Amino acid sequence: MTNNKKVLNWLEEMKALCKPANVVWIDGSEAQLEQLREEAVQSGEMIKLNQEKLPGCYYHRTAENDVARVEDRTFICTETEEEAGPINNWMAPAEMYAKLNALYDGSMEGRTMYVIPYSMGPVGSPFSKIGIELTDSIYVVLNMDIMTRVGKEVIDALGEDGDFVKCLHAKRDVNPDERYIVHFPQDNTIMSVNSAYGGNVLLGKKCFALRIASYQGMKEGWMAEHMLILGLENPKGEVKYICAAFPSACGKTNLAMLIPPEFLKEQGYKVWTVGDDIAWLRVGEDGRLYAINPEAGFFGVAPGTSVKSNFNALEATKKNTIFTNVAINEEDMTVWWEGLDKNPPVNAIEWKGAKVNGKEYTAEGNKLAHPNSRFTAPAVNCPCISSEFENPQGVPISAIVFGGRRAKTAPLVYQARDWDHGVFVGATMASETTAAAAGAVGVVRRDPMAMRPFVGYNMADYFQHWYDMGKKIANPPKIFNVNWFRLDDEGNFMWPGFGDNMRVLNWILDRCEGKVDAVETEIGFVPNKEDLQLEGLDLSDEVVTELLSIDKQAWKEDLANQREFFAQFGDRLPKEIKDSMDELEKRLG
Ligand code: OXD
Ligand code: MN
Repeated sequence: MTNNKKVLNWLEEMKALCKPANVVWIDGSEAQLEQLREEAVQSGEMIKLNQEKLPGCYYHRTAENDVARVEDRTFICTETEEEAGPINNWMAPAEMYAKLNALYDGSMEGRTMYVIPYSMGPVGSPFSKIGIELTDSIYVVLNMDIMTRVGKEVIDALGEDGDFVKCLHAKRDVNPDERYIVHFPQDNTIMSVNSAYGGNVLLGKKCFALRIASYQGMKEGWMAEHMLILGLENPKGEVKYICAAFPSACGKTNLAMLIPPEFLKEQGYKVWTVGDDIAWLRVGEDGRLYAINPEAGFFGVAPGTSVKSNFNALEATKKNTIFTNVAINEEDMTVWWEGLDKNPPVNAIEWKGAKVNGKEYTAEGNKLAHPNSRFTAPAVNCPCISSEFENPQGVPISAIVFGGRRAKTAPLVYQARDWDHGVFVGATMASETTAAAAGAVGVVRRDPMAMRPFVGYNMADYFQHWYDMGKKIANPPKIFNVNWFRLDDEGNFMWPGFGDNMRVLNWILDRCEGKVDAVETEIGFVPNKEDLQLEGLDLSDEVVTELLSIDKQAWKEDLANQREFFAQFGDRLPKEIKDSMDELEKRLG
C-alpha cells in the first residue's frame, strides 16, 4: 500500500511485538468491508439485524466489564509529570512502554492484524491529520470506517514521507485489571489494550482527535475542542455557525441536531449539523475562527434517543449503523432501548445476551439496554447534515457556547464580556451530578471546557493556550454560557429545553450581530426579557425573571469551589484566571 518508510518500519516493529498470524491492510473498499462483516457474523462478533428494516445494520455486544471509557486507566505519558499536570494520570514513558510491551507481546498470535489508515477531517484539508490504527478487532475496523475517512486515499495523501499518529490496539482478554489507554503526545503514539469498548478503542476519537490533537494544537497554534458545531439558518437564508461544549449527559447531540419549535420553523429557521462531539479550530485569513468536525460519523448514546428527543439522530441510525449493547427485538431482529418508545419488546434479548420478556423485565425495574449503549452511524445519514460538512476550509464560527447542568447557579444564558472573560467562563464550567450516575447527587464536578478527561497535557497550559489563541484571532467569536437545567424550589426544570433551546441560540446570534442590548450583571451580560422569543411557551413572567436571575450567594459558594479547584495548578495557572476570580469576588461584593 505504501513506500512510506516511517509507516513500514513501525509496522514491522509492531508485527514483531504482537506476532499476528497475518496482516491485512484496510483499503476502504466496500468489497473488503463486506467480507469483514461476513466474517464477524460467522465468528459471532457481530449479529446481522433485519436487513429490510435496518439495511446494512449490525449488532455487537461487549464484555460486561467493558462498557465505558475508563478514566482511571487512561494515561498521558510525557517526559515529566509536570507536563501532564495534576488532572491526568501519568507514568514515565520508559516505564509505561515496558509495561505495555509485555502486554502486547504475542497478543495477536493466531489472529489477524488489521492496518487502518485514516484521516481525521476531509482528506487533503489543511485542518486534517492522519493516523494509522493497528487492531485485531473487526468491530474496530468497521466502526473506524464509519467514524473516520479510511483507506487507500488516506495512504496516498500521507505520501512517502508524511507523519501520522501511531495507534495500536489489542483486545487480548479484556481484563479490566490490565486495561490501559495510553497517550504519548511527544511520540505521536496511542496504545490501547484489554478493551473493546468504542471510546477506548476507536483511537481516532477521544484519544487522537482530543488528547493528542489538543497537544498538537498547543504546539502548532490551533485548538482541538470537545464541541459540537451547528449552523443556524435564518429566514433570509443566512447561516451562522456556533460551537458548543457541554459535559456528558447535557444533551449535546440533541442540540447539534435540534429541530426548531413550530413557530420558528414556519418562519424558515433551520438547524444544520456539522458535528456532534469534536471541533478542530483554526484562525482563517480573515481573522475569524474556522471549525471542522474531524469525524465522519456519530458515536451516540442510544438510550433517550427518540422521535421526540432527537428525530434526526434516530433517522441517522436507520441504515449502515452498528449498535452496541442495546437490546434486540427478536420478533423482527430490530433494536430497542430505554426511551425509544413505551413498548419494550416482549421477545427481547437484553444487552448482556439473556432472552427475557421485555415488558415484564422493564416493569421490574431492569434495563434492557445498557445506559451507555451506543449507535455508530454515518454522518451522511443525518437528515440535517450541513452542506459544509465536507468543506475542507471549515465553517466560520460566530459564537462559542459553554454549558453545564446547574440547579441554581447559572442563569439560562449569559454572555462573557470579552474573549479573556470567556476563557474564564469556560474554565469554570461545571456540572452537578444527577441520580443517573453513581455517587452522590448534586455534587459539583468542575469540567473546564468539557475537556477534563480529554486534555493531553497540563490543563494550566491548556488555559494559557486559550489566552494565547485570543491574541491571534482578530475577529474572535463571542463567548456565552447556557444552562438548560435550572430547577425551581420544587425541583422541577424551569426551562423546556430540547427544540426550545433554539430561542436562546437566536438571542446569542442577535448579540453577535449587535441587534439587541443586554443587562450587565456581576457575571456577564444577561438578556432583557423582551429580547427572548418566548411566544407559545407557558412561562410566567416570574419564572422568566428567575431563569435570568443571578443568585449571589450561590455564586460566592461557586467561587470558593473554583479557588479550590484551580489551586492544584499552583504557579502554572495563568494569572488571568486568578485575576478573573478576584474581579468576580469584587463584583459579587
Ligand atoms: C462521548 C463522551 O462519548 O464525551 O462523546 O463521553
Ligand atoms: Mn464527547
